[in-house]
Amino acid sequence: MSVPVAGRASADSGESDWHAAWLPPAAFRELGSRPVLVHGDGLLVDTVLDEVSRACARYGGQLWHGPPWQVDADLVLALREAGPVPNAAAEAARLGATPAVNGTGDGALGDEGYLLTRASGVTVVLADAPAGLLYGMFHVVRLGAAAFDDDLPARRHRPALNRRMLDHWDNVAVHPVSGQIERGYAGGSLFWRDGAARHEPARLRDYGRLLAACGVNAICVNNVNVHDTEALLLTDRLGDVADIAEVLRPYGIRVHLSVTFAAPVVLGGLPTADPLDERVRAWWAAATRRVYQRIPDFGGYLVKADSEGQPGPFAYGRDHADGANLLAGALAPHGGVVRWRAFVYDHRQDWRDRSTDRARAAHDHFAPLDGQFADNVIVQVKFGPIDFQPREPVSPVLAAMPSTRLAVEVQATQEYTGQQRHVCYLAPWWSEVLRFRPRGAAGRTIADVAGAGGGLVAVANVGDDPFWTGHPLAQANLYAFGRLAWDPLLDPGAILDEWIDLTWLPGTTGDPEAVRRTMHAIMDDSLRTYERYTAPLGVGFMVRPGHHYGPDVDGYEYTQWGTYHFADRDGVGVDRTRATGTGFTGQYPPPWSEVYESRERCPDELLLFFHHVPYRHVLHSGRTVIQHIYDTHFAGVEEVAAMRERWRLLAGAVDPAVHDRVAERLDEQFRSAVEWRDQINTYFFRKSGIPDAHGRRIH
Ligand code: GCV
Repeated sequence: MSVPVAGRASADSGESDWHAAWLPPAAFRELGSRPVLVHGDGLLVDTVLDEVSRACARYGGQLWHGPPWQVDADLVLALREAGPVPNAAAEAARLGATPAVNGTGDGALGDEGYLLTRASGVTVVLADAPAGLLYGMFHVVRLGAAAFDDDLPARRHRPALNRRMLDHWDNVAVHPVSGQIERGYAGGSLFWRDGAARHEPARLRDYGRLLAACGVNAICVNNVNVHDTEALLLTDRLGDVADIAEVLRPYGIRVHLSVTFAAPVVLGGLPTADPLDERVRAWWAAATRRVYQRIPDFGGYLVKADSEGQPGPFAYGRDHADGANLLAGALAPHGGVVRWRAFVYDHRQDWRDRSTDRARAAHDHFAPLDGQFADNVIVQVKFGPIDFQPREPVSPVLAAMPSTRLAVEVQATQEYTGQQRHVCYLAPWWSEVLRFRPRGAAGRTIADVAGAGGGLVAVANVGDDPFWTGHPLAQANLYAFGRLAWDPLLDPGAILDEWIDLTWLPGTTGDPEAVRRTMHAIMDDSLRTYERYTAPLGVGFMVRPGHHYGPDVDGYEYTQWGTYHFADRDGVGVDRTRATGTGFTGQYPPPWSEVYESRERCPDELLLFFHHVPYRHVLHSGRTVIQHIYDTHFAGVEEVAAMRERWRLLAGAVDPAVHDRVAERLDEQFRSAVEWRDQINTYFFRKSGIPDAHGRRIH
């Protein structure tokens, strides 16, 4: 069967070089084919008007904005404060006089919330602020025809997390080692190219639109490793940042900047960057004032300090609270925040020294500082204690700083999860982390911690690739990140359905149900498939040093980076117990301090993260560790083979360009999975001398 090619981004011109991702024009069919009334004013309301008018022009609907009206609308999108709307049902909802509204809690909608209801045949979106109207409109688009069902439940929608941010690790100048984007797998940067700003507002606007449609409201435009050219974004090149902010503002996205802690020295010519030095304070205050003069809604600074070679307060005998509070002081008068990363560890470790444990580092550095950070400091914590591995325990820092605003950082860019050559739907993993309760069943979830503090952050996975994320299916991670940041309780499978519905639309997709089934079959468990053929039982790494793609079991074993597995002929794993190991388990509150300490109680999937065990140790699953390694690695490869076959059957049902790209990546995933399987199985067979119980071929 043949189908039309999926919609292009700037479909009006039809000339753009990139694909539409979610929200091709057809996603607006239901909304665009009706009489729509928009009431209210403001920059983001203009965005709503623009979206609705383009949809109506395409699909035959009509748009009214502001009185006088002559309209019998199917859809009303209104700011409550804008005054009466010419539709009795909508007006009753606006005044809160209908049970629909009264039944939705205290009625407050906040800066980004909205009420979505259906009354007397009219779908109504009400908001108290323009951003709410924009999010409400995208909700209507997401629902499609269901938004106009008479049984649409009345509900107030507000984000659980106020800060929903993407950190770009983009460099302005191409870095000799990390390139245009550090850990970027989707081509060049959307913002920068070869040392200069790209100034390509059309693509940037499309990006802002995609982000707003899934709920992201903040980005950081440059790498946390701030090199010489990028340092200048704070001063000489501030205009480039202002231009980006200008394009993204209509989509409710606030721009942030990574800055170097050494800025007063490298940019200001001061002899010191000591946070307690008055000249340093004055320099930051003046620099920040200039930023807000150019970008009044600037979000704030992101700082990686005293980490992997970046400068920080340690050079002056100060701590991280001193450093963060310095910048917080400069930002406070303007309402900005400093996001101070807790990813601080000794990257010049000696592998012979068993007392140093990279997993301990963030807690060792930050937990004692709880309560010492200014109100506008957000300590940004990687979700796990090591580094975005496909399996790690949740970072104990997230339970250790009740008096500090904390943000949780995840990685959409697939540095350790197949680099956008492997299918890896990350939402189930993020969801598991967000639902984790570090103090046990009665305590708060990680989502609660993020909600009370600095929100959720992902390292971005986009670039200038025509499919945005290199692997077209990796778009789902970007989409799911925004949705989980808005509502961490959403089901990852349901989010995937949303993404499918908004991306693979009937009309551009043959046999939509087959497409949906295939996507789920390939993606739902794809992260765990990846885990099966890579490092076993939470031990992590085993990737090739430097670029981190493909297997190299001992690649990091004798390096300075602190990521070891300690495999020998008798066993494998890192002893992080209090009894005999590094004591890391003691950084957790009960019950986890006890669960992780105990070899018997520790969950199988984290066993080698916490314990060094013999190969014949029997897991809860009933298998020995060595047999688990063999079985999962054989199974992982078979699962990839099945994915590849499933995708092959979709040929003709989806855009051929997308089909080809995914097929080509699945070929590479299969090759890589075989390589992983063979290297891991052979390595452990040679170390242990224990054969596979099923007699399969191990080299
Ligand atoms: C931006 C890991 C990555 C680095 C990254 C660092 C960080 O170590 O490999 O590329 O640097 O994390 O999060 O700062």
